[in-house]
Amino acid sequence: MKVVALAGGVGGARLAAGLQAALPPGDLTVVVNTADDFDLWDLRICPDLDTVMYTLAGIANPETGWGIAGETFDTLGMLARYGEDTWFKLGDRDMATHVLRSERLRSGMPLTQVTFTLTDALGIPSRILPMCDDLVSTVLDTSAGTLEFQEYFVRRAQRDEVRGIKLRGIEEARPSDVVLDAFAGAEAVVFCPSNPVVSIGPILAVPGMREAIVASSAPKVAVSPIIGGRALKGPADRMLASLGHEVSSAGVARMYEDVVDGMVIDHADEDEREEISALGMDVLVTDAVMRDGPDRERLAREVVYFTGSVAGR
Ligand code: FO1
Repeated sequence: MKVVALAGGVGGARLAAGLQAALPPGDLTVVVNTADDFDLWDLRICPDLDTVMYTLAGIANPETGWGIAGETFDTLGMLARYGEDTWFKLGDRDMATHVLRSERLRSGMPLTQVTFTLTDALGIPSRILPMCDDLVSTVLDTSAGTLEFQEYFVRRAQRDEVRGIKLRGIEEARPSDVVLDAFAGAEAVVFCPSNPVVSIGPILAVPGMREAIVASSAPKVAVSPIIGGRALKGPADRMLASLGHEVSSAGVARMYEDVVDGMVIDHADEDEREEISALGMDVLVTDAVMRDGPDRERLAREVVYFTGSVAGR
């Protein structure tokens, strides 16, 4: 069954890994947010693409969810000795990804193709597609002023209140043909439990993307990243609140109302079932927390099974 998942970083990558385990090899395509991408020491860093790539390759750091397991940081240590600011923790092995990606991008290869060369070498049986080949950057209006995404997320540890979001470059961006083809051929579309504003939001904001998803006849379901009024990981709960959204599964459902046919929510949010159904969506109430590998696969199987009972609109 051809499944296309939309994902941001760690939470999205975990469900994507579950989907990869649950589906026949080659049936999963993951469309990944690239608005967190930035340049450091002339290297292009694509944190969400790499988080999904390392997770699907089975080499991700299980503690952080990003970076590579058993990583060392000697290069960063030497850069620090040279007086560089090493706030963004690039590991020695991770560095190889950025070196090769940057070289291939400089040679004129599109990011989609570059990503394929990396995922192929890592033996990943799924397709990992950047949301577009154009440069799009999330810029946040915060209580500390205007911040680039990684400045807010890593350097300042998400401590500032987010008051607005801009996606620099989004007007000129377009989904690649391979992304459009993936949605056209999808039998199910799954919105992973990633941050709806800064992970899934940028993917949907690429001009033509929303239309391509809506035009797909596949059932579309979203797994709520909010459980019991809190985000399991990251600042999604505080961000939703400060941007005026309701911090609940129903609030997320409302944000996806025009693109999604079904919501997967945790038992903790069972009392929101009616409210979500009233939006015209089907609802699956289950254990939506992914504690380990078997949990990811269990949730993925439930999500795929659920798509079978959800009618595409
Ligand atoms: N996240 C952190 O919180 N601190 C880091 O130092 C850090 C380094 C890092 C290096 C490579 C990479 O691919 C991801 C990295 N991340 C780090 C994660 C990442 O910046 C965020 O999780 C995402 O951008 C949000 O989805």
